[in-house]
Amino acid sequence: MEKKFARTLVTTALPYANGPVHIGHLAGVYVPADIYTRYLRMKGEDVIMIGGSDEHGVPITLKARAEGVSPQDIVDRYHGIIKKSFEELGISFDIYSRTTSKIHCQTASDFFRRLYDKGEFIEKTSMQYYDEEAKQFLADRYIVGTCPHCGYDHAYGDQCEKCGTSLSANDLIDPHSAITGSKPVKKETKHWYLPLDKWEPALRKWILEGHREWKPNVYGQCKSWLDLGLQPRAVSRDLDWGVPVPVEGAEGKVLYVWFDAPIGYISNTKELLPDRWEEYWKRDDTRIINFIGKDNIVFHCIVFPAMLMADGGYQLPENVPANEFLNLEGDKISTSRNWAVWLHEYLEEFPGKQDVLRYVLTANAPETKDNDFTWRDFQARNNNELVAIFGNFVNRSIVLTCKYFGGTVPERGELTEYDRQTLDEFKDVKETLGNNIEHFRFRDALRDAMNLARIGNKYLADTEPWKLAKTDMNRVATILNVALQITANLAIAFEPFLPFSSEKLRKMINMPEANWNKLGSIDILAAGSALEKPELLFEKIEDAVIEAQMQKLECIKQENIIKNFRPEPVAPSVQIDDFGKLDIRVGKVLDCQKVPKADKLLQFKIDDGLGGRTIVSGIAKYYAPEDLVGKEVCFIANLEPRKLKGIVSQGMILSAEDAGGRLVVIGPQGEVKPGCQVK
Ligand code: B3M
Ligand code: ZN
Repeated sequence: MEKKFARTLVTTALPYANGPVHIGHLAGVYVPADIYTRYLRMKGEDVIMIGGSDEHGVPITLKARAEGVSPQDIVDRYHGIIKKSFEELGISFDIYSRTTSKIHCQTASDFFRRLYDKGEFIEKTSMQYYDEEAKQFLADRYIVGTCPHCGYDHAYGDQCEKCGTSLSANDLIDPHSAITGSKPVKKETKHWYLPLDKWEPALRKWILEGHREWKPNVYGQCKSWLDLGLQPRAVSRDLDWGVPVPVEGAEGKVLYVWFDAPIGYISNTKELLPDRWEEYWKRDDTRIINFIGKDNIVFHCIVFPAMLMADGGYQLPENVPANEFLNLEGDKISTSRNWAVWLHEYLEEFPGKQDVLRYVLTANAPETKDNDFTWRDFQARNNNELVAIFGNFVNRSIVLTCKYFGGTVPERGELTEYDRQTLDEFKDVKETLGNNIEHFRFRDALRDAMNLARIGNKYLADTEPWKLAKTDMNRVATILNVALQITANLAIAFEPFLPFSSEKLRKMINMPEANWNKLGSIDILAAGSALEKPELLFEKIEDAVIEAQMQKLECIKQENIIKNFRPEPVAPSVQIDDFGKLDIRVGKVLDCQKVPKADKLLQFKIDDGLGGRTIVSGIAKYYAPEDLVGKEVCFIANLEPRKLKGIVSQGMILSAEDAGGRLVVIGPQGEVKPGCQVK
């Protein structure tokens, strides 16, 4: 029997304020959390959704250093962008705050001090990497090196972004400082450690015995960590950005970001409900649900609960429905490689299409395994599902009612057997859809909602009221009444998923609120009630729009290739005589044509000062032939002639291959007579 709760606290992972949020964050955390919260609100439950920016941590200091600004400048910029873009996407936080807030710093500092005074920490000195040039200790993220697991040469000291492995700085091969690039030395420093091993039995009991119902990907990761045996974990760092360690003699030390950030859930609740926050954190009739991505499971299921146990008196999360990762066009989303669809850019480029993104990210959510976002799929789901099924059905129901009944809901007559069969198909939608949401199966829940639209579409297609208009208006009235009741059900069912469309639809059918309890009913719209003029809920997305997005990603790919370009090692040495064997000349391009049926080849007529020659070159992908006429080029004059697509090529035009793989023709820097030798 599932436990009944008086209230629910929904928390969402606090995104690092060192960049905007992207579709991976949305699919992993924020859209599912919003669906869940909106659903509970519709049912009239006491629920609050907490969010905020995670503003400490090394990535922010790295970004600040790279831009020559302060960490506060960075977090102010991105906190603003993140907060605004969440609002515009309809992520309905009850509070979205930040961890540089005064209330948070005080709450986190007090939390640490309480554990310190209770003797819950181990104090240990250790040898840490120190950058003698920058005169500072190097936190894990400040150390980069080669990942011992996958060989990625830009792995950080705490995690390899490429293969996701959790690392410690000592694991890295050839570690060097991310600040100065210098080789770091080891220097003694003191830190405080939370003895996770002490809490292992309690964590084992709480998770492995008490929460077998957790998603397998979450339960499995917790079990692996527990079976490996928990070790004490550092909760302080040598950094000048963060919540200062509130202990005498700890100057220059701050709380480890993963100690401070989860306390942000508590401080944000305090900020929202100064007098009632403890109801949501310290009552056993409160259900706490943490929405996170899979890379945060250990911090939310092991580290933070151990902190709460050490402090005592807190309610632990009832569930942590972590999602897996969303990839983009087959590649991992990455802030550092700008390989992402950024929410704020999407909102600018697709005005009014918030719900399309919410729909696609829910339909494709990585709930049990990593999944992939592609722009083609985004277009297909919009055009073939939202437009063609949901939008089309709703529009026909209202347009036909306007046409035959002046836009007023018609009286419903006797239902036929077919009508009853149709109503039967969605009589359990409230239980099915609600059950899927309550078990964090949002893809299935969305399918339940969309199935309503499919039922409606099929009902109209089978009953064809437009054909009966001349002969049986009573039947038409009944059919359209049923269709409009299904339309009203859609406005309710889609409210958690597509709040903007649901609101727009409710206005069209004059339904003031989406009352969850009415879901499945066919008496939502009273006969005689007026409808508003229909507007399309969704519009087709054309190929050109998608191609523009693909082109944008292609440019990002090229930028990354160029940014990460490393020249090939120099070829083995040769003697000067070897070079002398090549007779390289300057020539002028008299004519240039594409070679028929050879998309890579261009045929050149070159003035070589010796009567002219033909050369075929494989650079058609990079040049329009006419752009090369009149240009001076360098070519190898004494290369054995060879036939290419039937054309005898007398030499080779020299090109450089740039970082992005593009071939760029080589020519003299100044005017040189055709036939002159390259020395
Ligand atoms: N900022 C990591 C992340 O953005 C971290 C989450 C904190 S939740 C308390 O993935
Ligand atoms: Zn790796």
